[in-house]
Amino acid sequence: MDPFLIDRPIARATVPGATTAIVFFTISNAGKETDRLLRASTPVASGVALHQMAVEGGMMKMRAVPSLELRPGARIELQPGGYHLMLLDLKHPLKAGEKFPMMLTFERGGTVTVPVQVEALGATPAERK
Ligand SMILES: [Cu+2]
Repeated sequence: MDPFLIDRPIARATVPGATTAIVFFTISNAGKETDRLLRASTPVASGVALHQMAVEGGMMKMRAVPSLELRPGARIELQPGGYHLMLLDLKHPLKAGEKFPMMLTFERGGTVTVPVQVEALGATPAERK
């Protein structure tokens, strides 16, 4: 059984001309070993970066993080104000209602592919039931 549960992966729709997009999901490690999300890729963008929003000097800033540690039993929400995956150099705009595949590569668990649902501009994971 796959020890990773990737719940409700969504991307926000993009405006024409946008070159980046944001992906959110919740990830749980049901395995007995710590693992790490190392990288991600998707056919709709040239690159995918793991980013974290954090307040620095009173301003919300986005910074790249090398990997996401998942301890046994951990449940991490990628959500506004925290972690997200950033699609870089989009090949076409993302339209609400579309889906695209995303490959997530883990240090121990290998690569899993999840379908990402494109939601409206500004959507948050909590809005999806
Ligand atoms: Cu970002």
